[in-house]
Amino acid sequence: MPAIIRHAADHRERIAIHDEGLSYTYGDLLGASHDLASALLADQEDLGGTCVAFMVDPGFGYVSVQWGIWRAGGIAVPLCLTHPLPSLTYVLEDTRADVIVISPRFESILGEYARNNDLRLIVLGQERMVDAADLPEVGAERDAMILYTSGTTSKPKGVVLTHENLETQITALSEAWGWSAMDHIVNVLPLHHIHGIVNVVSCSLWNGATLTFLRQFSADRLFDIFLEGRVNVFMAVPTIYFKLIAHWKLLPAERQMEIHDALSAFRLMVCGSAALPVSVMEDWHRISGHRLLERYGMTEIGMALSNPLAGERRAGSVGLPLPGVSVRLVDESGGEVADGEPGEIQVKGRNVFRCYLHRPEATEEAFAPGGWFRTGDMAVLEDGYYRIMGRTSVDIIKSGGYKISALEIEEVLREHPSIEDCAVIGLPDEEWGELVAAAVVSHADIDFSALTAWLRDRIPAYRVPRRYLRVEQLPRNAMGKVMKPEVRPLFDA
Ligand code: MLC
Ligand code: AMP
Repeated sequence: MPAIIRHAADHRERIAIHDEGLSYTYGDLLGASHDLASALLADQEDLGGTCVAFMVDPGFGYVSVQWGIWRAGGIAVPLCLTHPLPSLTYVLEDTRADVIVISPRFESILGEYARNNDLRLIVLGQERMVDAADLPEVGAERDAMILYTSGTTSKPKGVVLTHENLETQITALSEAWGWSAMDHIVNVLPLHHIHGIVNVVSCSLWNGATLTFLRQFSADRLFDIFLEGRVNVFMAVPTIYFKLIAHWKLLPAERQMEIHDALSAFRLMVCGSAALPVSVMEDWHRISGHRLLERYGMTEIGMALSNPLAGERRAGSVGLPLPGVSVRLVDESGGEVADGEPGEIQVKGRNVFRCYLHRPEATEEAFAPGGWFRTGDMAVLEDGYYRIMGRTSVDIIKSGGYKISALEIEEVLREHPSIEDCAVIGLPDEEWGELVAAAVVSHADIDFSALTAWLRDRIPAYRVPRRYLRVEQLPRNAMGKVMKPEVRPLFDA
């Protein structure tokens, strides 16, 4: 049995989850995940590493399904709740999942697809009750979860994580950030990415803590939850802190003070998934009395570097390696750089993913000799703390904490009948970190709002360009390759 589920049996009576006004104990979670595992197994003894995709609202149902898949010996594939159908079917086809579990409201999106493709569809609350099955032994070496990440290829890749990977990531954070059963965290993050799944949901449940779900991010509702005085840990991406600060500034002085007092009582506030601007760190300090703990991670490795819980939390820095994680900085020839010199971050440890699904070449390319994972992020080591300098690829954009491939958006844009050529880049932006921007070559007039609507049917909303520019031609080098650093200034004109 996966260790997180074994641990739950140690605190059956404790409240695990608050969701939509209801409270659930660890015992409830064990019961619901057992039922779901039994339904998934039907007459099988073990799902034997079958992929089970699920599109379930954040909350008790989500965790029951995730644990149920694990308990039945399956691989959990969480789907993004806001993706358009082509992005969902890409994941379903790539993982070859033949079972999908959904919240009822997603039947209108996936029901027909499941029927047409002979996939088994389990709608939560409507599943056929089966006799409780004997659940299989699931060792830590088995695959647990596949998360999709955009990268330097035009199509997202499935990152295969084993139970051992997840357990290593969770135990490192539990130790470094002092998690305990007395903690209470609120989740506002999407649950198809590592930040929400591991750092928030799994760490809290591993430790017997309490987890409140807010289904959709809203600054006002989040402040209401903070003011209830029960939550004492919070984690989010920089854009969310930016939005909370902007909202707080508009509030009456009395409510501002109440929020300040409530936040001052927190044990811990963490920020990551994208660079935390120093201005956001300072504003949040004034509002909450907390110095945000910034850390650095990635889907393939979980968290690698973190500012300390006790000790200096340095602005603009991501701290030191977490327990059990080896980190080195290397130059282009693969040699380690001297302190103070920039190099690519490479990571090794039991936290590092097993492979990219069905992509042996991409997996091989991702590792340097000696089994070091190449992150593609550049950093420098200064006085014992790592500082992120940027990325080796211009084709990766981080917006609102989401990793976005410029190549993927370009490929879709090129399918539009009026677009002859295009280049997608990230423009620096205080709120979003980077804004997706597209320079397009077209000999016809383009209606950019119609283009946005056209794109929204094909790619997730957060990948749709926020700025467009029509150009005569794109700057290209002698080899014909677009010179992206020269595209950016075109938007300033
Ligand atoms: C949404 N909008 C954007 C945008 N995303 N505008 C510009 N750039 C973007 N990236 C617009 C929408 O179109 C909409 O406008 C308006 O903002 C509100 O949209 P929304 O979807 O309701 O946004 P909101 O709920 O406010 O979402 C913002 C957010 C969300 C910050 C809560 O982006 C989010 O949850 N980000 C977290 C992603 C995450 O978990 N990353 C971790 C990856 S793991 P309109 O005009 O259409 O109304 C990882 C490893 C690690 O990175 O280290 O953790
Ligand atoms: P993802 O692939 O979505 O998991 O995103 C991982 C990427 O997010 C990393 O490769 C970094 O580029 C970026 N990232 C995560 N945390 C930080 C941070 N604290 N500062 C800067 N970049 C970060």
